[in-house]
Amino acid sequence: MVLALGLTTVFAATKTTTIRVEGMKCNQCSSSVAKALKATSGVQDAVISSAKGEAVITYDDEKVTEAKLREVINSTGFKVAE
Ligand SMILES: [Cu+2]
Repeated sequence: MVLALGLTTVFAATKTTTIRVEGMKCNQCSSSVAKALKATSGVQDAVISSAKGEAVITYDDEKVTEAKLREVINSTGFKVAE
């Protein structure tokens, strides 16, 4: 979170954030999280690693918030690590 804010640029609405996700065990887990995120308005890309337990999400912060991204991940049945 702190790191993601540090990477914010002043000229672009596009942001990239890394969110830790608990409970993903295999590629099907990560692809279901990726699918849910990519179906969310404002999300441009989502790269999920079940091995690392991480979601790296590129999004337009005028269309979607990081809080909303966390909600979407939680709605897939996996849990965002706080
Ligand atoms: Cu799985």
